[in-house]
Amino acid sequence: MKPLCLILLLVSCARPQLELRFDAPATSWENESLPLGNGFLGLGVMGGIVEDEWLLNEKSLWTGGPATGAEAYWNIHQRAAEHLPEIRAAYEAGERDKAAYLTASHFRSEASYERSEESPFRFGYYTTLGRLSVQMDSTEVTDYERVLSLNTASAAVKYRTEEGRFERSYFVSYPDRVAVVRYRFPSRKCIRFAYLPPSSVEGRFRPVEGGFLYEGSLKENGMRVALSLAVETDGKVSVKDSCLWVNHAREAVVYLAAETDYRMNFNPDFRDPAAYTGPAPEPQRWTRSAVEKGYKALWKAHLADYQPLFNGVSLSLGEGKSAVPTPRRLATYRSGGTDPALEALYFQYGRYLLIASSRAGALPANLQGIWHDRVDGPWHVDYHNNINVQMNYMPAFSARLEDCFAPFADYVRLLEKPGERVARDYFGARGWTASISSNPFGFASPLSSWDMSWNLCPSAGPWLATMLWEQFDYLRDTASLRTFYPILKGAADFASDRLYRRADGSMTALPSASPEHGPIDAGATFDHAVTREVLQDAIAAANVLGLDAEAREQWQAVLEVLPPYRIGRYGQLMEWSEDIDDPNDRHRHVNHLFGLYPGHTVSPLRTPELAEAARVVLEHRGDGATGWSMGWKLGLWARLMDGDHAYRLLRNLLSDGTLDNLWDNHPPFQIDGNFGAVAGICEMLLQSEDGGADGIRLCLLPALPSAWPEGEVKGLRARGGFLLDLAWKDGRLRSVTLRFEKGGTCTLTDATSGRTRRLSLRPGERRRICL
Ligand code: FUC
Repeated sequence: MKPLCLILLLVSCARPQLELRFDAPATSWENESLPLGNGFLGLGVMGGIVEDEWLLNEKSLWTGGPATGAEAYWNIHQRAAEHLPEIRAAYEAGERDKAAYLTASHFRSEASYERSEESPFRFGYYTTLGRLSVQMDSTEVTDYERVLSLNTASAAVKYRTEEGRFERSYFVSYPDRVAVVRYRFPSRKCIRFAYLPPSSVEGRFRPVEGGFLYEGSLKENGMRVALSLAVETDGKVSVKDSCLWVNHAREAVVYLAAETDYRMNFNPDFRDPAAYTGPAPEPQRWTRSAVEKGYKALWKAHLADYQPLFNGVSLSLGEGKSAVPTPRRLATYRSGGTDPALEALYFQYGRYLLIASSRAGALPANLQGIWHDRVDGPWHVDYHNNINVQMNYMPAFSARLEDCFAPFADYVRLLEKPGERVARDYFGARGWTASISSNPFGFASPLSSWDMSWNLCPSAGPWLATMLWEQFDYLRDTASLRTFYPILKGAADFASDRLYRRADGSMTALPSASPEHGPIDAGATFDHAVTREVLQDAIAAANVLGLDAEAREQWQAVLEVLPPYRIGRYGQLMEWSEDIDDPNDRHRHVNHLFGLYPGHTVSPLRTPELAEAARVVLEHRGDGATGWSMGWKLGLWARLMDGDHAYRLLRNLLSDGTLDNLWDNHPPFQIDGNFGAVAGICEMLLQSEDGGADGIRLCLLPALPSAWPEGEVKGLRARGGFLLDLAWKDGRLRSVTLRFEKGGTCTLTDATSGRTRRLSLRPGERRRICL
């Protein structure tokens, strides 16, 4: 073996093999499929023996939108702003029912979330791209294994028959925009590939050299879609009756690509008229160039793209039985077994899923990331703005996946323009906001429902905007701050303008609601919490850029009269303006704790009484819930620096909110909990905040549970841009390495010993520190 190969082999052996394993083909897509993706194209590996099914998705394949025949897509609003004085007067007069009724009457839109005969279904749904059915000879098999490797973002299926070994490998390349699947047989075989489009699409097949092309469109809104399949083989290829046959082959490599004519921000239609006008649609060009490049070069390019992202963070928490099939490991874990390596695998799987479902140029990860097996699905598999889409991106910076954040930033940009109409028509406000649910066509309006407990969500836009500030806070990229500052400013203007100024000069969010919970209120805590954070963020951003002195003063003035957090009769952080919280209420949303996490205005060190009141809320709400809710509570307990309680939530999430393929289970499958858990685990290991003159305050191992006495994490990102490697033993921090290409000043606190140290790092410096 050449020395270089030996070194590479040793390096790869040093990395733990992170794998999901099954010893049988998947019988349920939701519970057992293995997901692959490049942000645009999703592939669910089922791994059947006689029929190998590929479940296919193209992230922009959405019904609804402007092309549904709905004139003036955004002009569906009521003129709620005209009724605000009446609603506010009713509240102030104590006529709550009247005020709630008026709010429900005027704060809806004409847009239905559900399909109906009468009106065009503007909102739409994310629809599957169907499946590729690969038929092979039936035979008795042994030694079956189906594995997803997180190290290489690829899947493999292997088994034996009397004839010998059968092998398949699957990956979806971002740089080359193709799914690549290789079949290897011990003797010459015949395979049939049939593409089965979903019932939402109509189209036709065309045989092309070495494969076929399917061109179709969505019946509902005419969105065009093309799928190209090409094969390279030592056998004989023929295309007959919309199927591709490969005969007499020892090996077949199949390339599949798909695209729609959807383009984000291509206002007003979100379509690219130039798509499909060239000699061949884009997917056909991608599969052609894949054939030219060949399997090996595609694989190399795929690894060169994926591994630098994935390898940015490593986590080791202890040994585990990685050779045991994942469902069995999970079953042992569910019945109380310990498996720290499974916890680390779950963390890395969340990072893997974000890379697979969110890459620059594509739409952001939706409620199911990218994977979806039906024509329509739960909540239309949309973008929910009251926790879910935000949770998808909570780990983007701390888990060092900033490259995956671009689709989210594009999405927020997309909402800005329609969101200005929402701000103006509903609140008579400057700036922009969104509402509870969005789609890829910039839907920012409330829906037609009368149920305001979920339909009224004015803080959706400001919350989304706070995440743009997070990007700067973590990466310190002033040029990019300058580009998104106007969006942040618009969100801060909206958050100020939508407040009601009472006669005593105080301001309150009236009407407001706590997401999906409780009555219409005159000052729900969640709305004030988000307002506080977005104003602080906008002020900080304007300071960094040296802009808008007047706006800064206005925002500051609002901050000074915003109602403070209040502590209720049970010692709880109050959710509403009145002390009506129920200690037996187990509702999944805990948005009134926004200031503790993901926000920063509540903290055990800076505001201990409020942190204690937040703890009471978490105790009341309990440690169970839907998947994402457990992911959120895990992060909240971490912010309270209670490692054992955070760990309890992680255990509950893995035991009660996780499917056999480690997808988060709401139920049904909903990907946010996977991402919430990654973000929460980062919070257990490292927390950071801007400490003004102290520089960035870094708190190391702030919520280390006793279940992880020993471990190591490398590459976590802190605010201020710092990257940290931490190692601990016997529950004590042992070593810290700190780096940041831009340098900076920070104060480090080792939470396991209480020791603190302040230091400055020169640009590019890497420092190993003893505290
Ligand atoms: C929010 C949650 C639900 C679900 C939905 C997609 O409305 O309250 O639990 O996750 O989003």
